[in-house]
Amino acid sequence: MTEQTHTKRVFSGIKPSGGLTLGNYLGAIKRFVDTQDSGVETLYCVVDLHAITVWQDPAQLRYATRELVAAYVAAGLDPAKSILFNQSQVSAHAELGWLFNCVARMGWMNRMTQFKDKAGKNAEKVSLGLYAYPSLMAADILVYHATHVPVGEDQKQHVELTRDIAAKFNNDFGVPGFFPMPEPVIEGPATRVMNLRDATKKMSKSGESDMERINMTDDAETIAKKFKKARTDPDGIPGEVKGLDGRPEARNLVDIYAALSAQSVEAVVAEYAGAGWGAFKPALAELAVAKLAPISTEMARLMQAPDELDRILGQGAERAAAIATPNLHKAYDIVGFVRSR
Ligand code: AQP
Repeated sequence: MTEQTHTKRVFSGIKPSGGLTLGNYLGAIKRFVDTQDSGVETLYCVVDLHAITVWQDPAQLRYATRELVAAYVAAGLDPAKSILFNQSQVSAHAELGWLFNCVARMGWMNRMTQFKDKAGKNAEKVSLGLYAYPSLMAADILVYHATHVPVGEDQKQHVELTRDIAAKFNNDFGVPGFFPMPEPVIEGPATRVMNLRDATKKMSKSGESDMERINMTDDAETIAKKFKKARTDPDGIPGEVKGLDGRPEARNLVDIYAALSAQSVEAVVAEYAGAGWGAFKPALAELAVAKLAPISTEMARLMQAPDELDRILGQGAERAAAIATPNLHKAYDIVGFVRSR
């Protein structure tokens, strides 16, 4: 079989597993919006099948799914331009995911650091789905033959595994280039927004304390309080970027400022050189409120019309399935499944 070429197509997703954080906004949503007008087809998914790899209350899952599509739209994604949908409405994801469970090797999965972090000492008790998560993520990307995947730093290993799965499938079945080798797109100063109380950990929706994260829906007072209480060191903003080396808490706050203000870290350090946290933290809070408040206000408005949000997801799912289903069927034919036509 001759090698296939693939036109550029962007896919990414977020789990509806709770309130969205500033990490999700800067590491994912804001960057999705930035790519929307690049002239390339973009698909942004609410990955509900991934959310249930850990327990989700059904009513809360429905709420978080609608809240996430509301966040996409409120942040600037246009459902007429980007395909916005939830994963469970396009069954090809789960179907290709099963094929990939039979392609991926146990040894590969055992190396996934996110599974180790999430399972912790509890590896015997977590769901099989949590273990197989990266194989389903490979299917999410490859069912669209997507070539570019904007993600935060924490997802890089999963996109690399996706490449391994694509390569093994193409090689095992003698179909060079059938699946593309997708590229993780990890750019900007906030690809890893850290926990405000412990900057060795990333900011997560499901972290234990609400004080460790900024939620996209936090009000101005809460945002100011959380930044004020964020752990820092006694030194303020250094005169040069290298003065942030070995200071993860300081680096995190400066990175957040840079990402929110669309400036380089160098520019932020130059502007605040010598300032103490007492001056920097209120400026950071003000900036975060200026960026997040219009989005959260619009999210609240959109959440008043759940039928409209469901309609966006349904129409997106139809458009997504129109790409995914033929690709799945080709994969089924390659594998040797008999399909009645
Ligand atoms: N702290 C972060 N900094 C930068 N990017 C981040 N992302 C998540 N946290 C940060 C990026 O957001 C996208 C969607 O992530 P997800 O919700 O699907 O999964 P996650 O990475 O497991 O996010 P959370 O917040 O940690 O969720 P929970 O706590 O439910 O597991 C991805 O592109 C991710 O890189």
